[in-house]
Amino acid sequence: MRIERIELRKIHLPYVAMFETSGWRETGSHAIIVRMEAEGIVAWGEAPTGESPFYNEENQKTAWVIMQDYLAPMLMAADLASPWDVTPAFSRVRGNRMAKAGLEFTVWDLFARRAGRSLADLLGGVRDRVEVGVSVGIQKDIPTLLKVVGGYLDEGYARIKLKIKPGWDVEPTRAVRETWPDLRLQVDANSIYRLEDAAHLAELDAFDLLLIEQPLAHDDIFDHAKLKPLLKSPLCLDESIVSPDHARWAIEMNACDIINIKPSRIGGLGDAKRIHDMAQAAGMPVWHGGMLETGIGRAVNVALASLPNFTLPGDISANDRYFERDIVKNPFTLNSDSTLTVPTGVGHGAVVDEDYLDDVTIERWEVGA
Ligand code: NPG
Repeated sequence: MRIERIELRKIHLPYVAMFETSGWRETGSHAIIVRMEAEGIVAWGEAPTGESPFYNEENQKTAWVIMQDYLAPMLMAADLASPWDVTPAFSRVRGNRMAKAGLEFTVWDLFARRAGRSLADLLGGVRDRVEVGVSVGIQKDIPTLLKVVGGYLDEGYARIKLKIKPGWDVEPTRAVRETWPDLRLQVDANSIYRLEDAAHLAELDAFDLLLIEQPLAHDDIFDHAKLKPLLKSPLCLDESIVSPDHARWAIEMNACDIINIKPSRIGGLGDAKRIHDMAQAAGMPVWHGGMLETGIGRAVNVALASLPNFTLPGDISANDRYFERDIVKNPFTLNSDSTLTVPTGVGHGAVVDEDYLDDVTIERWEVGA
Protein backbone atom coordinates (compact mmCIF):
# COMPACT_ATOMS: atom_id res chain seq x y z
CA MET A 1 0.00 0.00 0.00
CA ARG A 2 1.20 3.52 -0.81
CA ILE A 3 -0.12 6.35 1.36
CA GLU A 4 -1.45 9.04 -1.00
CA ARG A 5 -2.31 11.86 1.39
CA ILE A 6 -1.69 12.74 5.03
CA GLU A 7 -3.47 15.55 6.83
CA LEU A 8 -2.55 16.68 10.35
CA ARG A 9 -4.57 18.90 12.66
CA LYS A 10 -3.64 20.45 15.97
CA ILE A 11 -6.72 20.62 18.12
CA HIS A 12 -7.76 22.16 21.40
CA LEU A 13 -10.76 20.51 23.02
CA PRO A 14 -11.53 21.44 26.66
CA TYR A 15 -12.04 18.72 29.28
CA VAL A 16 -15.12 18.70 31.48
CA ALA A 17 -12.83 19.09 34.48
CA MET A 18 -9.18 19.92 35.01
CA PHE A 19 -7.00 16.80 35.53
CA GLU A 20 -4.10 17.09 37.97
CA THR A 21 -1.25 14.61 38.49
CA SER A 22 1.87 14.76 40.68
CA GLY A 23 3.66 16.74 38.00
CA TRP A 24 1.27 18.68 35.78
CA ARG A 25 -2.31 19.72 34.96
CA GLU A 26 -4.36 19.11 31.82
CA THR A 27 -7.25 21.45 31.03
CA GLY A 28 -8.03 20.15 27.56
CA SER A 29 -6.86 17.87 24.78
CA HIS A 30 -3.94 19.24 22.73
CA ALA A 31 -3.84 16.20 20.49
CA ILE A 32 -2.78 15.90 16.86
CA ILE A 33 -5.47 14.28 14.72
CA VAL A 34 -4.33 12.38 11.62
CA ARG A 35 -6.31 11.71 8.46
CA MET A 36 -4.90 9.50 5.68
CA GLU A 37 -6.02 8.43 2.23
CA ALA A 38 -4.92 5.39 0.24
CA GLU A 39 -6.67 3.35 -2.46
CA GLY A 40 -9.88 5.34 -2.00
CA ILE A 41 -9.97 4.60 1.76
CA VAL A 42 -9.99 7.31 4.44
CA ALA A 43 -8.60 6.50 7.89
CA TRP A 44 -8.12 8.42 11.14
CA GLY A 45 -5.73 8.37 14.07
CA GLU A 46 -4.60 10.47 17.03
CA ALA A 47 -1.35 11.35 18.76
CA PRO A 48 -2.64 12.26 22.26
CA THR A 49 0.02 14.88 22.89
CA GLY A 50 -0.38 17.40 25.70
CA GLU A 51 0.40 21.09 25.95
CA SER A 52 3.67 20.51 27.84
CA PRO A 53 6.39 17.83 27.91
CA PHE A 54 5.66 16.88 31.53
CA TYR A 55 4.55 13.22 31.10
CA ASN A 56 7.29 12.34 28.61
CA GLU A 57 9.59 14.36 26.35
CA GLU A 58 6.95 15.21 23.76
CA ASN A 59 4.20 17.77 23.42
CA GLN A 60 1.86 18.96 20.66
CA LYS A 61 4.50 21.31 19.18
CA THR A 62 7.35 18.79 19.08
CA ALA A 63 5.18 16.04 17.59
CA TRP A 64 3.86 18.48 14.99
CA VAL A 65 7.39 19.25 13.75
CA ILE A 66 8.67 15.66 13.83
CA MET A 67 5.59 14.37 11.99
CA GLN A 68 5.91 16.95 9.22
CA ASP A 69 9.67 17.03 8.78
CA TYR A 70 10.49 13.33 9.18
CA LEU A 71 7.71 10.82 9.79
CA ALA A 72 5.19 11.85 7.12
CA PRO A 73 7.87 11.90 4.37
CA MET A 74 9.14 8.47 5.51
CA LEU A 75 5.62 7.09 5.38
CA MET A 76 4.87 8.62 1.96
CA ALA A 77 8.06 6.97 0.62
CA ALA A 78 7.28 3.52 2.05
CA ASP A 79 5.58 0.63 0.28
CA LEU A 80 3.62 -0.99 3.11
CA ALA A 81 2.79 -4.70 2.94
CA SER A 82 1.16 -4.50 6.39
CA PRO A 83 0.85 -2.09 9.33
CA TRP A 84 3.78 -3.92 10.90
CA ASP A 85 6.01 -2.16 8.33
CA VAL A 86 5.42 1.30 9.84
CA THR A 87 7.61 0.98 12.96
CA PRO A 88 10.68 -0.20 10.98
CA ALA A 89 10.07 2.61 8.45
CA PHE A 90 10.39 5.13 11.33
CA SER A 91 13.37 3.45 13.00
CA ARG A 92 15.94 6.14 12.13
CA VAL A 93 13.96 8.65 14.21
CA ARG A 94 14.82 8.13 17.85
CA GLY A 95 12.13 8.46 20.49
CA ASN A 96 9.22 10.74 19.51
CA ARG A 97 6.91 7.80 20.11
CA MET A 98 3.62 9.70 20.41
CA ALA A 99 4.29 11.30 17.03
CA LYS A 100 5.05 7.87 15.53
CA ALA A 101 2.01 6.27 17.15
CA GLY A 102 -0.49 8.80 15.76
CA LEU A 103 0.60 7.89 12.23
CA GLU A 104 0.97 4.17 12.91
CA PHE A 105 -2.57 3.90 14.35
CA THR A 106 -3.93 5.50 11.20
CA VAL A 107 -2.18 2.95 9.00
CA TRP A 108 -3.68 0.11 11.10
CA ASP A 109 -7.09 1.71 10.56
CA LEU A 110 -6.41 1.86 6.79
CA PHE A 111 -5.46 -1.82 6.60
CA ALA A 112 -8.39 -2.90 8.77
CA ARG A 113 -10.80 -0.92 6.59
CA ARG A 114 -9.29 -2.34 3.41
CA ALA A 115 -9.71 -5.88 4.78
CA GLY A 116 -13.29 -5.11 5.88
CA ARG A 117 -12.31 -6.11 9.45
CA SER A 118 -12.46 -4.41 12.81
CA LEU A 119 -9.19 -3.18 14.29
CA ALA A 120 -9.79 -5.41 17.34
CA ASP A 121 -10.09 -8.45 15.06
CA LEU A 122 -6.98 -7.51 13.06
CA LEU A 123 -4.98 -7.16 16.31
CA GLY A 124 -6.15 -10.54 17.64
CA GLY A 125 -8.74 -9.31 20.14
CA VAL A 126 -10.79 -11.95 21.94
CA ARG A 127 -13.33 -9.90 23.96
CA ASP A 128 -16.50 -8.11 22.93
CA ARG A 129 -16.39 -5.89 26.05
CA VAL A 130 -13.43 -4.46 27.96
CA GLU A 131 -13.44 -3.72 31.69
CA VAL A 132 -12.73 -0.07 32.49
CA GLY A 133 -12.29 2.29 35.42
CA VAL A 134 -11.68 5.97 36.08
CA SER A 135 -8.45 7.77 36.88
CA VAL A 136 -9.17 10.47 39.47
CA GLY A 137 -6.83 13.48 39.53
CA ILE A 138 -5.52 15.18 42.67
CA GLN A 139 -8.35 17.07 44.44
CA LYS A 140 -8.27 20.08 46.73
CA ASP A 141 -9.22 18.11 49.87
CA ILE A 142 -10.47 14.71 51.04
CA PRO A 143 -14.22 15.58 51.20
CA THR A 144 -14.02 16.72 47.55
CA LEU A 145 -12.18 13.51 46.61
CA LEU A 146 -14.85 11.34 48.26
CA LYS A 147 -17.56 13.26 46.42
CA VAL A 148 -15.79 12.88 43.06
CA VAL A 149 -15.12 9.15 43.58
CA GLY A 150 -18.72 8.62 44.77
CA GLY A 151 -19.99 10.31 41.62
CA TYR A 152 -18.04 7.93 39.38
CA LEU A 153 -19.22 4.91 41.38
CA ASP A 154 -22.81 6.13 40.98
CA GLU A 155 -22.20 6.27 37.21
CA GLY A 156 -21.26 2.58 37.35
CA TYR A 157 -17.45 2.55 37.32
CA ALA A 158 -16.20 -0.40 39.36
CA ARG A 159 -12.47 0.47 39.54
CA ILE A 160 -10.88 3.71 40.70
CA LYS A 161 -7.31 4.93 40.28
CA LEU A 162 -6.11 7.76 42.52
CA LYS A 163 -3.32 10.09 41.49
CA ILE A 164 -0.91 10.50 44.40
CA LYS A 165 2.04 12.74 45.33
CA PRO A 166 3.93 13.52 48.56
CA GLY A 167 1.39 15.11 50.91
CA TRP A 168 -1.50 13.51 48.96
CA ASP A 169 -0.97 9.77 49.23
CA VAL A 170 -1.60 7.74 52.40
CA GLU A 171 -4.47 9.84 53.81
CA PRO A 172 -6.61 10.16 50.66
CA THR A 173 -6.06 6.47 49.87
CA ARG A 174 -7.07 5.54 53.43
CA ALA A 175 -10.19 7.73 53.22
CA VAL A 176 -11.34 6.10 49.96
CA ARG A 177 -10.57 2.59 51.24
CA GLU A 178 -12.46 3.19 54.52
CA THR A 179 -15.48 4.59 52.67
CA TRP A 180 -15.61 1.74 50.12
CA PRO A 181 -14.00 -1.38 51.68
CA ASP A 182 -14.60 -3.60 48.61
CA LEU A 183 -13.72 -1.12 45.86
CA ARG A 184 -11.11 -2.16 43.27
CA LEU A 185 -8.56 0.57 43.98
CA GLN A 186 -5.10 1.48 42.69
CA VAL A 187 -2.78 4.50 42.84
CA ASP A 188 -0.47 6.26 40.37
CA ALA A 189 2.50 8.43 41.38
CA ASN A 190 3.76 9.49 37.93
CA SER A 191 7.44 9.20 38.92
CA ILE A 192 7.45 11.61 41.89
CA TYR A 193 9.13 9.43 44.58
CA ARG A 194 12.70 8.24 45.17
CA LEU A 195 13.94 4.86 46.36
CA GLU A 196 14.54 6.49 49.80
CA ASP A 197 10.73 6.83 50.08
CA ALA A 198 10.28 3.02 50.13
CA ALA A 199 9.13 2.88 53.78
CA HIS A 200 6.58 5.62 53.16
CA LEU A 201 5.28 3.90 50.02
CA ALA A 202 4.95 0.65 52.01
CA GLU A 203 2.29 2.38 54.14
CA LEU A 204 0.04 2.03 51.08
CA ASP A 205 0.22 -1.77 51.52
CA ALA A 206 -2.48 -1.44 54.20
CA PHE A 207 -5.14 -0.58 51.61
CA ASP A 208 -5.42 -3.77 49.53
CA LEU A 209 -4.49 -2.04 46.27
CA LEU A 210 -4.63 -3.67 42.84
CA LEU A 211 -1.30 -1.98 42.16
CA ILE A 212 1.00 0.98 42.79
CA GLU A 213 1.92 2.57 39.45
CA GLN A 214 5.24 4.19 38.52
CA PRO A 215 6.45 5.47 41.89
CA LEU A 216 10.06 6.15 40.77
CA ALA A 217 11.71 8.03 37.92
CA HIS A 218 10.15 8.01 34.44
CA ASP A 219 13.29 6.51 32.90
CA ASP A 220 14.16 4.09 35.70
CA ILE A 221 13.98 0.30 35.84
CA PHE A 222 16.92 -0.44 38.16
CA ASP A 223 15.58 1.29 41.31
CA HIS A 224 12.11 -0.17 40.74
CA ALA A 225 13.75 -3.62 40.89
CA LYS A 226 15.19 -2.62 44.28
CA LEU A 227 11.85 -1.21 45.48
CA LYS A 228 9.70 -4.19 44.51
CA PRO A 229 10.76 -6.55 47.35
CA LEU A 230 10.11 -3.72 49.85
CA LEU A 231 6.40 -3.50 48.90
CA LYS A 232 3.57 -5.99 49.34
CA SER A 233 1.31 -4.22 46.82
CA PRO A 234 1.85 -5.25 43.19
CA LEU A 235 4.20 -2.80 41.45
CA CYS A 236 3.24 -1.56 37.97
CA LEU A 237 5.41 0.29 35.44
CA ASP A 238 4.05 2.87 33.00
CA GLU A 239 6.44 5.67 31.93
CA SER A 240 9.52 3.38 32.14
CA ILE A 241 8.27 0.91 29.50
CA VAL A 242 8.61 2.62 26.13
CA SER A 243 9.63 -0.32 23.94
CA PRO A 244 9.63 -4.12 23.83
CA ASP A 245 13.27 -4.05 25.00
CA HIS A 246 12.31 -2.00 28.08
CA ALA A 247 9.59 -4.54 28.85
CA ARG A 248 12.08 -7.39 28.51
CA TRP A 249 14.56 -5.64 30.80
CA ALA A 250 11.86 -5.02 33.43
CA ILE A 251 10.73 -8.65 33.27
CA GLU A 252 14.29 -10.04 33.42
CA MET A 253 15.23 -7.67 36.28
CA ASN A 254 12.04 -8.50 38.18
CA ALA A 255 11.32 -4.77 38.38
CA CYS A 256 7.51 -4.99 38.27
CA ASP A 257 4.53 -7.32 38.68
CA ILE A 258 2.32 -5.66 36.07
CA ILE A 259 2.78 -3.48 32.97
CA ASN A 260 0.53 -0.60 31.94
CA ILE A 261 0.37 -0.57 28.13
CA LYS A 262 -0.38 2.68 26.32
CA PRO A 263 0.26 2.28 22.60
CA SER A 264 0.91 6.04 22.28
CA ARG A 265 3.72 5.90 24.86
CA ILE A 266 5.25 2.91 23.08
CA GLY A 267 5.18 4.28 19.52
CA GLY A 268 2.34 2.24 18.09
CA LEU A 269 0.13 -0.81 18.17
CA GLY A 270 2.75 -3.18 16.75
CA ASP A 271 5.20 -2.72 19.64
CA ALA A 272 2.31 -2.54 22.13
CA LYS A 273 1.16 -5.96 20.96
CA ARG A 274 4.73 -7.28 21.18
CA ILE A 275 4.87 -6.16 24.82
CA HIS A 276 1.45 -7.71 25.47
CA ASP A 277 2.63 -11.03 24.02
CA MET A 278 5.95 -10.95 25.88
CA ALA A 279 4.25 -10.25 29.23
CA GLN A 280 1.72 -13.01 28.57
CA ALA A 281 4.55 -15.50 27.88
CA ALA A 282 6.20 -14.41 31.16
CA GLY A 283 2.96 -14.83 33.12
CA MET A 284 2.72 -11.09 33.80
CA PRO A 285 -0.66 -9.35 33.50
CA VAL A 286 -1.04 -6.06 31.60
CA TRP A 287 -3.73 -3.40 31.59
CA HIS A 288 -4.53 -0.55 29.25
CA GLY A 289 -3.62 2.97 30.36
CA GLY A 290 -5.07 6.18 29.01
CA MET A 291 -3.79 9.58 27.95
CA LEU A 292 -7.06 11.49 28.03
CA GLU A 293 -7.62 10.68 24.36
CA THR A 294 -10.42 11.99 22.17
CA GLY A 295 -12.90 9.48 20.79
CA ILE A 296 -10.48 8.55 18.00
CA GLY A 297 -7.61 7.46 20.26
CA ARG A 298 -10.13 5.93 22.67
CA ALA A 299 -11.46 3.62 19.93
CA VAL A 300 -7.89 2.48 19.19
CA ASN A 301 -7.35 1.80 22.92
CA VAL A 302 -10.56 -0.22 23.24
CA ALA A 303 -9.54 -2.39 20.27
CA LEU A 304 -6.12 -3.13 21.78
CA ALA A 305 -7.58 -3.78 25.25
CA SER A 306 -9.62 -6.64 23.76
CA LEU A 307 -6.44 -8.79 23.59
CA PRO A 308 -6.37 -11.72 26.04
CA ASN A 309 -3.67 -10.64 28.53
CA PHE A 310 -5.40 -7.33 29.39
CA THR A 311 -6.78 -8.82 32.59
CA LEU A 312 -7.12 -5.69 34.77
CA PRO A 313 -9.57 -2.83 34.08
CA GLY A 314 -8.25 -0.07 31.80
CA ASP A 315 -8.02 3.73 32.15
CA ILE A 316 -10.46 3.95 29.24
CA SER A 317 -13.57 5.69 30.51
CA ALA A 318 -16.64 6.60 28.45
CA ASN A 319 -16.23 9.78 26.36
CA ASP A 320 -18.48 11.90 28.61
CA ARG A 321 -15.98 11.52 31.48
CA TYR A 322 -13.64 13.70 29.41
CA PHE A 323 -15.64 15.90 27.02
CA GLU A 324 -19.00 17.61 26.90
CA ARG A 325 -18.87 17.09 23.14
CA ASP A 326 -16.28 14.81 21.55
CA ILE A 327 -15.06 14.91 17.94
CA VAL A 328 -16.79 11.60 17.17
CA LYS A 329 -20.43 10.91 16.39
CA ASN A 330 -20.50 7.57 18.22
CA PRO A 331 -19.07 8.06 21.72
CA PHE A 332 -18.61 5.06 23.99
CA THR A 333 -21.12 4.76 26.84
CA LEU A 334 -20.54 2.76 30.01
CA ASN A 335 -22.27 -0.63 30.23
CA SER A 336 -23.81 -1.59 33.59
CA ASP A 337 -20.94 -4.03 34.25
CA SER A 338 -18.29 -1.25 34.07
CA THR A 339 -17.28 -2.20 30.53
CA LEU A 340 -17.14 -0.57 27.11
CA THR A 341 -18.31 -2.52 24.08
CA VAL A 342 -15.61 -3.28 21.49
CA PRO A 343 -16.68 -1.93 18.08
CA THR A 344 -17.32 -4.60 15.46
CA GLY A 345 -17.55 -2.42 12.33
CA VAL A 346 -14.59 -1.83 10.02
CA GLY A 347 -11.44 -0.15 11.34
CA HIS A 348 -11.32 1.23 14.89
CA GLY A 349 -14.93 2.23 14.49
CA ALA A 350 -14.84 5.91 15.54
CA VAL A 351 -17.03 8.01 13.22
CA VAL A 352 -15.41 11.44 13.10
CA ASP A 353 -17.65 14.50 13.46
CA GLU A 354 -15.81 16.52 10.81
CA ASP A 355 -17.80 19.72 11.38
CA TYR A 356 -16.98 19.79 15.06
CA LEU A 357 -13.39 18.74 14.33
CA ASP A 358 -13.15 21.84 12.09
CA ASP A 359 -14.41 23.97 14.99
CA VAL A 360 -11.72 22.75 17.40
CA THR A 361 -8.84 22.71 14.87
CA ILE A 362 -6.25 25.39 15.54
CA GLU A 363 -3.79 24.50 12.73
CA ARG A 364 -3.77 22.26 9.67
CA TRP A 365 -1.09 20.78 7.43
CA GLU A 366 -1.19 18.30 4.59
CA VAL A 367 1.06 16.45 2.20
CA GLY A 368 0.26 14.40 -0.92
CA ALA A 369 -2.11 14.58 -3.86
O1 NPG B 1 -8.54 8.21 31.57
O2 NPG B 1 -7.22 8.62 29.90
C1 NPG B 1 -7.49 8.62 31.11
C2 NPG B 1 -6.48 9.19 32.07
C3 NPG B 1 -5.65 8.12 32.69
O3 NPG B 1 -4.36 8.86 34.54
C4 NPG B 1 -4.43 8.71 33.34
N1 NPG B 1 -3.48 9.10 32.51
O4 NPG B 1 -0.26 9.14 33.92
O5 NPG B 1 -1.50 7.53 33.26
C5 NPG B 1 -1.27 8.73 33.39
C6 NPG B 1 -2.29 9.74 32.93
C7 NPG B 1 -1.85 10.60 31.77
C8 NPG B 1 -2.68 11.61 31.34
C9 NPG B 1 -0.69 10.39 31.10
C10 NPG B 1 -2.33 12.43 30.26
C11 NPG B 1 -0.33 11.21 30.02
C12 NPG B 1 -1.15 12.21 29.62
